[in-house]
Amino acid sequence: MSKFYITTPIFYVNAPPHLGHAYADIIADIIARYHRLRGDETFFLTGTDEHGAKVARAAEKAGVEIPKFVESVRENFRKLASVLNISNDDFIFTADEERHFPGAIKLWKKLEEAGDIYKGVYEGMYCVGHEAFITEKDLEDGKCPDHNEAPQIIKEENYFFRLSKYTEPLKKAVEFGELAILPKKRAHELSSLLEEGLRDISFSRPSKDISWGIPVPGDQTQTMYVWCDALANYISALGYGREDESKFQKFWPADVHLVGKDILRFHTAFWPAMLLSAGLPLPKTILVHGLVRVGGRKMSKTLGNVVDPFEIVKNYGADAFRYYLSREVGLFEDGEFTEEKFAAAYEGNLVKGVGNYVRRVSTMIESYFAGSLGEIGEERVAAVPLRKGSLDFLNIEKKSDSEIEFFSIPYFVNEILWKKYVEAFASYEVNRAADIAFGFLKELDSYVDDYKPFKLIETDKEKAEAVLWSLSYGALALAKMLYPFMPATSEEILKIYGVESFDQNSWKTFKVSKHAQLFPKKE
Ligand code: ME8
Repeated sequence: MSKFYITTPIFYVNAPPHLGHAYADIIADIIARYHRLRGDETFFLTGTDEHGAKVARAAEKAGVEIPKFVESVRENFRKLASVLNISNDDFIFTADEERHFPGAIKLWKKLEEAGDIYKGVYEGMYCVGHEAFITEKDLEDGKCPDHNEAPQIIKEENYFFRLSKYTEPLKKAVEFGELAILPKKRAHELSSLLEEGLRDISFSRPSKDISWGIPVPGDQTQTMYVWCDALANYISALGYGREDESKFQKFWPADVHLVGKDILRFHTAFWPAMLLSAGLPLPKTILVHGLVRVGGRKMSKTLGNVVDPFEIVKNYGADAFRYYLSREVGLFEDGEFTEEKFAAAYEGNLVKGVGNYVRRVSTMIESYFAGSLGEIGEERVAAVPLRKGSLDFLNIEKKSDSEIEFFSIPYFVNEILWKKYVEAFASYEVNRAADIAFGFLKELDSYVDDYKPFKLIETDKEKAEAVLWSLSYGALALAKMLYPFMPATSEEILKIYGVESFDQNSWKTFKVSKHAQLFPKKE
């Protein structure tokens, strides 16, 4: 059994969660659930980023004391995880003095010991929306185009982190594969940054201006700058800096930090440099996802196109939403969400796809075999193989027509399909893994059309039984592959076919039960 540690970004609590936060939660959950399915000891972390000017300003605007304000938004993020059926093992929030502060402080001290923190004067522009210093070239008409707001002009004393020292070490880490950045084009973005050479970065702000944060160890007049505080969450949650660091020893380094492309620089340059400075191992993979747009535009309050995930789940259920975001939205590109596309995918692939298939097969078993299929032996299963088209959707090169092999469904599932599915997850191609499951569903539908068990039952009951047995096995294989994506639906399918586990070896007899439509049709 190997260990697997995956994280989402921690989300700012300046505003309620939106579709984008749901997206990151869902993708990370899919990967975590896949690893649990494989038997890996998995630790999945999410949480909230609660310090800094942006959050303080939002609280002030709402007329609520900061701690109260952040607590209520934090609860909203927890609720989001719960309604989306996210299986996180922990939830860290940066205002947590007991669990988060010690790790952030220990990390700061390590960087200081390495001689990488020094005091200097910062002169420049600060965008509160980004919680980052920006430059002239980031502006349009004097404003930050992402936040439609002029930056603050700042001249102040800060502590700096000697990021420049890590340009070469980072190049090496990427070159020697110690730090993988996926997809490749995002690795190229880091390479360009490294080619330009990294510059030292501000690591604190004066407490008189920003007091909502962690005080710099040994200097109460300065507050840790949000990113140094926030990035530390990935280790503070594991107990780094607290009395019991055993979880940290066990799970660090992270196997995957899932992040949006908006925070690439912080995770591929700042964070690894901080870890190198502290003498800690680097995360294995930074998995960078694209952003989801709505109606062709970036979601924004001003445009009024912010999608509320709670509404969608209320109308369609969590699994449908999880399905759409993980299959129909490309992980590595910017994606698009529209209610129309979502409704069409729901109808086409869930109502008419998964739901119909499961119902159709179980109904036949009920009417022809009183709901029960016994063990039928390999020979009879092999006598009703999949039709020859079954490799097409896997992009496997087919043999010449005369050599085409015909596979029984169990053989196909175990020797071909599952391996392809595992391969897709090994490179974090979540969409491809979902495509494989849905490609298989299509094959199963064609298999019904090929053998027509509803007719066969009149002429050859034995063969009809073997066909329905194979179709049941197929339904369970589908359920297993869908588990990371649609866990509730998947578990429901197991129940419907009367088996208790995802272990193929236990799928020998089936006893189907009546059930409501998995995905009810929408008006
Ligand atoms: O940046 N589409 O927090 P944040 C897809 N606190 N994903 C989206 C998205 C969209 N339109 N919008 C946001 C922060 N996300 C910092 C992170 S980490 C140590 C600190 C997701 O609330 C995406 O994963 O702005 C993005 O990187 C993250 O939310 C940013 O959330």
